[in-house]
Amino acid sequence: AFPYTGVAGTGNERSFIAIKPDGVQRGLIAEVISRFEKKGYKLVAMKMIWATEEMAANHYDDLKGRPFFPALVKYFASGPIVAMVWEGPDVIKTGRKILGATNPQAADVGTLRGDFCLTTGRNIIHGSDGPESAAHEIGMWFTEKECSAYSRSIDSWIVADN
Ligand code: IDP
Ligand code: MG
Repeated sequence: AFPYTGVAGTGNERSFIAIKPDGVQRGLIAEVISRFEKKGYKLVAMKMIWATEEMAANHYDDLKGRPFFPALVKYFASGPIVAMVWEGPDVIKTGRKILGATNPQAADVGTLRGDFCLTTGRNIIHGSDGPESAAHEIGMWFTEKECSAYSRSIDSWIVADN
């Protein structure tokens, strides 16, 4: 058994992905899930949760000193989010590519932010930016029991052994 926060650099790499309150309000839950599913990644945990401002501040710990931090905390706690853990090869870095650049005006068309939003302060989705933040975020939002380690019969059609 590997740590439930995942093992970066392996087929069991895991990333924390969250649809922010604006993404939920705008009806983009299925769209986000669909993009990760169709890519081939495996959903190993998911829940809707309305974060408190304290949880939001803890989640964005590394941005505490930034001028936009108070607004960010309010935004993230402004309604329910859909919190998820996705697993698969290079899911942390590739997941960030699926999201697109932080500023939607710089995000490529074809990415979630490039296709569905307009400003940094309402950019619909969060994704872990590295192995350490993935471990911290998965550990913060999910218990080990909430993360299902399972195989799919289709896995060998998605990832080759060689
Ligand atoms: P990321 O979400 O792409 O990882 P971070 O730099 O980690 O981007 O910032 C976290 C979140 O904080 C962003 O997704 C965005 O919602 C918000 N944010 C970042 N920079 C700004 C800013 O300059 N103005 C307003 N909000 C910002
Ligand atoms: Mg970030």
